[in-house]
Amino acid sequence: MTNTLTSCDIFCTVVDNYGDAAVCWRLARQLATEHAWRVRLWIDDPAPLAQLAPDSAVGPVEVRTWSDPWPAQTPTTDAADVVIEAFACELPPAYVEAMAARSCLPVWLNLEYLSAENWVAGCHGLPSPHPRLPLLKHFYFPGFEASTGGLLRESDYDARRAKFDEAAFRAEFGLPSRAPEEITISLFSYANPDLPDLIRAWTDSPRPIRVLRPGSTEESCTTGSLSLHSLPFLPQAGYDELLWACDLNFVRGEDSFVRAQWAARPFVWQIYPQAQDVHLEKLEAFLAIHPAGVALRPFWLAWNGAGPMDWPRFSDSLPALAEPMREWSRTLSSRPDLAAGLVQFCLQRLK
Ligand code: TRH
Repeated sequence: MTNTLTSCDIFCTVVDNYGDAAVCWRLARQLATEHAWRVRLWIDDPAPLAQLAPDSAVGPVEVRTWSDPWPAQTPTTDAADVVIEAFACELPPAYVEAMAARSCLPVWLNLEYLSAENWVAGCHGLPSPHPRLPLLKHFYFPGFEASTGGLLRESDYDARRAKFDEAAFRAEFGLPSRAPEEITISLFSYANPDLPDLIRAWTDSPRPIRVLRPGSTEESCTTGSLSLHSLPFLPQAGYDELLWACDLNFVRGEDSFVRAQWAARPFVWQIYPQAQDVHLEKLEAFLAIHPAGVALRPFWLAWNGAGPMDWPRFSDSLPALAEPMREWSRTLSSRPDLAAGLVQFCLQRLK
């Protein structure tokens, strides 16, 4: 089997927000454009995708609505060479039967959530046999260590960044040029009870603070040192530009968290909240491996509801965070990206 002939079906259920669609689309697009795979993305709710990638209907991925019940088997729904179920979504039983009926069995992957916890490297790539059919499913874990599945990063990322024009970006959104000493901040967060305190601290800041809130419909306003601007929800490429245009990025969930690391600017992560504060263990696991983890920890815990917030102290630490952020990004980008690693993993098993 040659690489150019590889077909791939990615199945995505949108649980909430944007992350599920965001990760699946990014992976699908990279497999199609960088690895010449024929990719179909089966998604049960196309609405978030329309916002993340308004051009997703025109290729290079075939986007299909994952309807229930699954359509009867036809040539267009035959199982692909590589089948990826994102975040343990359950495949249609008829599709699984079609996988087992192939003469060359497909490579079946469960793409898992990102975590910096220690156990991830040990579980990455593990097989799980189907209880009844002659199929093996492999767990594919994104991660920060070389022994995990890595992180999604497009091969043209550096080239896009090199062309980025901050002044043009600011002009496009009606933002004035940078004031002396200004701290420009992007803010993408879940509802956060600590936000009013932070807004007060920004309002009283000795330095001008310009906060850009993508996807917000609030009126833009200026109070004290704080200028708050609502921006439209940007397509994924535009969101990268926003991160490059800022000195500090507040991100959340999974995919914006990864993009902030590629942007290599100081960032604050609001982790997706889970029952029994399990998410705080995941937050600590990431802080433990990041070169600036000790300096980031107090403010990050505060932003995740687990400590007192001290903006002035964090703001003073921003210049010292610049180099560790670059170092971290360099380390991660020296490893194979998730799509490239996944292609290798599959081609070894498709032989
Ligand atoms: O939207 P998220 O909170 O997504 C999630 C979901 O909660 C999901 O269920 C959970 O499993 C996962 O996180 C961990 O945050 P995330 O992951 O950062 O996804 C947001 C995407 O939206 C990301 O690709 C960046 C993109 N984005 C834009 O493209 N334009 C924008 O203007 C903004 C604000 C975000």
